[in-house]
Amino acid sequence: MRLGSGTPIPASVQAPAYDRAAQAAGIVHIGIGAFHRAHQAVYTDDAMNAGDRNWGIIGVSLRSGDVAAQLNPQDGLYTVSTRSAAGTDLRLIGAVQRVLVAADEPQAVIAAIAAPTTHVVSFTVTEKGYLRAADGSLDLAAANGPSSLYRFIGAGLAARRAAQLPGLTLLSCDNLANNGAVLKGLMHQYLVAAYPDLNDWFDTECYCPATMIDRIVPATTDADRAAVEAVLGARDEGTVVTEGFSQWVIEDDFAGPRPRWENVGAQLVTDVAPYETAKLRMLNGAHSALAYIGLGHGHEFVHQAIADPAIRPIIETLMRNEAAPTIAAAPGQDLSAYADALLARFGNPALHHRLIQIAMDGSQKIPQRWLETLAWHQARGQRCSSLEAAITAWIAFLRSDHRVDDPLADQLRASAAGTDAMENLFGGRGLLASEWRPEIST
Ligand code: CS2
Repeated sequence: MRLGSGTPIPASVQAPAYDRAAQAAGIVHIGIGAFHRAHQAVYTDDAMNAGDRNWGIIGVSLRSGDVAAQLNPQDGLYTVSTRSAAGTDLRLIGAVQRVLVAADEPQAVIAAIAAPTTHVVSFTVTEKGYLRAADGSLDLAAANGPSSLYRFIGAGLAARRAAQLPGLTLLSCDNLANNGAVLKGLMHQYLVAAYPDLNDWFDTECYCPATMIDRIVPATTDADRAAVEAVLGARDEGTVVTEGFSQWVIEDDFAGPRPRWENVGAQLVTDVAPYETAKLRMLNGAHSALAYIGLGHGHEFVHQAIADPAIRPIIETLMRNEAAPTIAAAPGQDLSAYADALLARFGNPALHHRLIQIAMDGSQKIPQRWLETLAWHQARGQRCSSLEAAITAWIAFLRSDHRVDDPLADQLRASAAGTDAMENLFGGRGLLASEWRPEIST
């Protein structure tokens, strides 16, 4: 039996306490992968359980029909397994109403963005989904192409304005530095080219708050689905697995109504930057280092790599001595305690988080995770032994037999091949040119 609205849910599984069928969709979410389902959708489900109304989510996949095939036959329902050494907690989430595949039904996506009930359009499209050229500006050819979020937002906003509806909050939930401002700037560039008349309206009517999003969500496996079926008594093709920890820091700068996410654990703040910088440089920076160094040592999972005595000190140094000093902490933000918590989270043995999943898209991740920290220290005449070890491990990964899953895979492999790898990758005209100048060779 497949999970659906009529499925009897065991008493041990928490289920939505609100009338799902009575909720309007207030949110359109672009890029409905496992992360969104284990993070924002859970906060939104919590908010509706606590009494908020009409924050149903319409999920959008830009290209792939996989998530639509998982969730639509289940009336949008799916379970979240929270796993720790102490056991697993299973919960049913009702916030997602349906999933649209933009490539197949573009008009339905535009209509959802333009609907009067929609107030927030949020995004988890990964770093590469923002379609930035090497200099950070919008790659206009890609933005006019098939997997562009901009086309749908542009058309949806134009329809809202034509209908004299208010603007929207565009909420980037990806691991980019300054994600809100970056999205706003890129959207601007798109509108200048595609809808020049819309720019002033966009500026006054639409807001792009910054966010820091954090929850570790490994890709779901067949074994995970089988384990859920055993408890639920129904087949859930859309199930996701995650850790107990979850954090969401959001700049409180919305265009209109929003769920009261702050009542269910989110932090609404005036400045996200200290949290975002700490997360990118400490958590994600350590993650990427664990991925390349760990794979080089033959490990498969994060919890194995962090337990390796040859690796753990490198990661501790990276977080505590290299990343943390570069961060101007917010009042009450304790970076040493943050590092402790991250080490415990990485060590979670119940979460089988594959290093190869984190190794993906290195070219898109490394600048904000490693290079800003390296440049900060270089400007003070200091070296970073752990980040340099991480860079060396990345180059070894690019030269190895591992499949390189990265939009720049071919150029990366070619750049890493010769003796000039450092210069080709990180030099002034390198693929990942930044303010950091490599002082090491490979
Ligand atoms: C990871 C992140 O895959 C990766 O690159 O570093 O997905 C990480 O698990 C999340 O950002 C945690 O919030």
